[in-house]
Amino acid sequence: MHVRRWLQRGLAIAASVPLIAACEFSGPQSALDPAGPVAQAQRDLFVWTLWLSVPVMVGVFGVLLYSVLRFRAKNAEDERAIPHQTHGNFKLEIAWTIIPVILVILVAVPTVRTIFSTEQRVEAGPDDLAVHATGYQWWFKFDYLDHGFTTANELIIPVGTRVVVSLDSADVLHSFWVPNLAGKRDMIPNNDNQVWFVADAPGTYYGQCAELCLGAHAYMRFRVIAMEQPDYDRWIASFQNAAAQPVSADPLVERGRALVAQKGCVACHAIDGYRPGTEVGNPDFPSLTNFGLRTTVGAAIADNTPENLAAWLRDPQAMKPGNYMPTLWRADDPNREDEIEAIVAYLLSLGRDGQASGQLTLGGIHGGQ
Ligand code: HEC
Ligand SMILES: [Cu+2]
Repeated sequence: MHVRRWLQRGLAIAASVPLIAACEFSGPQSALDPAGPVAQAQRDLFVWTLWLSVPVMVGVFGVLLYSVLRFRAKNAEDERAIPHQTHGNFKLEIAWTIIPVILVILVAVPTVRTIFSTEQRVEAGPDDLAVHATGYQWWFKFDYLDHGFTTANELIIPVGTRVVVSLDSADVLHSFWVPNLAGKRDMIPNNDNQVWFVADAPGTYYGQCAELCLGAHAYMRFRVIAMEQPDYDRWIASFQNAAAQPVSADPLVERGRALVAQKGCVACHAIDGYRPGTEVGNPDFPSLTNFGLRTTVGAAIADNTPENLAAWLRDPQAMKPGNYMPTLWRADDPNREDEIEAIVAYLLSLGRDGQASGQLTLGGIHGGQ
């Protein structure tokens, strides 16, 4: 063997080391970094299967390497010769039947046990949080079944409580996936799939639609935000009180409120307490109730800052190509920036002018920087 060829191979292997070392096992969307018992059980199963495959790999590659080196053709005569032929080696046949059967059993038993412990259907009891999640192209609707209100794209849950989510879709197939909390589960029209999980610590967990659903699929994200019980209770109360939204002392906010009707936003978006006694919105569009408490805009594709919210309203398609929100201002409309400024002030005031709801403490992003 030429020295140069060995050198080349050595270099190729050395070059791949930094690539392998760059693999991150933690991170905001890593199934290897569980934050609750369901994700933990799923990770444990994966790690067990991985370790089980190590002796198989070592054995197979060992035999391969041994054969390649031991039975190498050493001269021209070797190359022409036909190797010794064997057929029907009883011991070998038994060995390579039994070993895979044992391996399959070692994988199958824990797999079936994990499936039954993490995926069996449960009835949401009084101690659980029951939520109905509906996938839309390209956002998520969350109905809080026990509390009778609806929100979008951010699922707020109490730490340590089992969250039982019934899954549905309004159009095509979607998939509900929060890698740190539980495995993927399909959202299928007219099929009552279910997923349940528990978050062990307060924090923000990234979710993502995991079923290619056309158009803006890659931008169909959401967040699960786990709060300590007192914060969660305040959040719930602020939604229950949203219908009694006070008139703001800030004229900019009140101008925004008027514009939301004039520009036709309320034809699509529900806003609880928009005007006492007025029914607004359509359940098939994201609810903007208490939008000031949201951390994101556009199905979790951007932080909910005044700049991002204004950019969204100015040109939703620039921020999230293909989504179904129309552009409501012509680029040469002289009132565009003024009106957007007022609407942003109004939307960000929602939920914040209520009593305690201004000071919710959010945990950091799980696995984040
Ligand atoms: C024809 C229906 C329609 C109209 C009218 C409309 N929107 Fe939307 N809006 C949508 C849809 C659909 C989405 C979801 C887009 C996505 O994320 O895929 C959306 C998303 C939003 C979001 C982000 C919601 C979230 O949960 O992140 C905000 C904020 C918003 N719209 C505000 C407005 C305002 C303000 C107006 C009026 C100036 C308006 N919309 C008019 C359909 C509409
Ligand atoms: Cu989807």
